[in-house]
Amino acid sequence: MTALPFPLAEAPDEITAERGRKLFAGESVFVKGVVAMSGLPPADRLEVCFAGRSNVGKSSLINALTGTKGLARASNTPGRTQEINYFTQGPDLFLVDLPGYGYANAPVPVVEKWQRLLKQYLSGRQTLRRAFVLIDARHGVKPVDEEIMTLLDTSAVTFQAVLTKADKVKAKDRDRVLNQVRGVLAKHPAAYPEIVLTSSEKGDGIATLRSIIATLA
Ligand SMILES: Nc1nc2c(ncn2[C@@H]2O[C@H](COP(=O)(O)OP(=O)(O)OP(=O)(O)O)[C@@H](O)[C@H]2O)c(=O)[nH]1
Ligand SMILES: [Mg+2]
Repeated sequence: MTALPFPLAEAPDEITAERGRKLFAGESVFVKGVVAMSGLPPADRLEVCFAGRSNVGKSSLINALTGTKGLARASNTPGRTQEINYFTQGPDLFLVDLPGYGYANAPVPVVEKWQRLLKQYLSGRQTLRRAFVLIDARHGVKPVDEEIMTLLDTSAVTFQAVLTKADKVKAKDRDRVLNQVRGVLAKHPAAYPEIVLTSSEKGDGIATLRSIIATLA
């Protein structure tokens, strides 16, 4: 029997959990919002970014990871994050909150400008260690997500799928979505072979994700 591809990430062992705790016990500070590649901060440390459709919960996840409620601006209004927002996490790591994609309810030139920037960033940032691609646990992977995954394949940036809003989905629906996500990931060579299930609201998966990031940093 072959193991199920793309299993859920297991809870970390004690040592790894401690690394995650330690990293995120450090201070988190907003650095800047970037609107053009030329505005990126110096590439003097590793970074991980949070990508995903508008409203999927990117900013909320950063707030949950850092334990700082108002750090990244989260909102019910899709399209809230319109810049690439940089945060430090301790001295050696940037957390990068990206503008959501797939949000059509803004003037076309504005959307195109974000999308262009997003694509330039995802394919051209040397210090980007991993992209977390957030997927709503209720909805699964949409065509726009696949576009981003394909871009990451061609840029050779490892990405890891993170299901969000786990608190909003029943186990049966979640398992159906998980299988859909697995089917898609199997087609993407840059996909990291583990999925993280999270709830920024309830805290599920947050310690696991902290440890995953700590092992990269
Ligand atoms: N129930 C629940 N709601 C969540 C969770 N994470 C985010 N939300 C809600 O989803 C909405 C969008 O969250 P954001 O974190 O602003 O989403 P985003 O991906 O940063 O959105 P953009 O910046 O517009 O791309 C907010 O109303 C959050 O409160 C979660 O784990 N559970
Ligand atoms: Mg946001």
